[in-house]
Amino acid sequence: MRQHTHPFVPYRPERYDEAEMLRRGRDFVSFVDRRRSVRSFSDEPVPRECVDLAIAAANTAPSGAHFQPWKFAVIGDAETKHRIRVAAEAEERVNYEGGRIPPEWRAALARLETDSDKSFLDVVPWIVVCFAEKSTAMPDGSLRKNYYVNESVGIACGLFITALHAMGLSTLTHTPNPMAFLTRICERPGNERPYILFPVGYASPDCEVPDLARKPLAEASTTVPPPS
Ligand code: IYR
Repeated sequence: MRQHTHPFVPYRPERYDEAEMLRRGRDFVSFVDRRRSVRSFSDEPVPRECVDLAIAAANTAPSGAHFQPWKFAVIGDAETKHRIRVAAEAEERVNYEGGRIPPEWRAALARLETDSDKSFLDVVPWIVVCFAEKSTAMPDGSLRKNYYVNESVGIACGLFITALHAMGLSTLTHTPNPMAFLTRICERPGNERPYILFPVGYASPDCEVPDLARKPLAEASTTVPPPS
């Protein structure tokens, strides 16, 4: 056994026979394939513990140097949610009506039928804003530089989204750019950058989503030939 300079512990992940591996893999794909981004939410309350569980799932993400450079800010009061809606819609009006989104981008968004109306931000029981920490304030007051921040926080957000789906909840990866207003409203320090805003709740009973297909595996993957 290799000698360590730091503490290590045994790790023995579950193993399955081949049929069970495939069954579990197919079940998982079927489960994540049923997830859709939602823009039409119910105002039905959701227990805070569900939000905390999704954040706990996000917090298991791998990260550069295990520095875990994320912070999930949870908003549940109507006044703060409304302030976020007003600020987000102000930015989105510049994006959509002010031409900040160039025509090519607008064309790409057409089939999603998105616009500057972000009223769902008032409707949802929770808004969670994920902040990325380019550095982290240490207990001694120093600032520690973080590594692979985008990769780490992106993976954490993927787990967050998937955990919500596992609980029957819906969300949207919303980026009402520029998002600096979220730093102010959430009262976060300057070392944290707003990364993604997640409205969290139940999909509304009459929710509709764009009829989109996922690209086939043959387009999502390729096999690299061995060297000839
Ligand atoms: N942030 C805008 C525009 C937008 C951009 C992309 I890329 C989308 O996939 C969806 C929307 C908005 O939220 O409306």
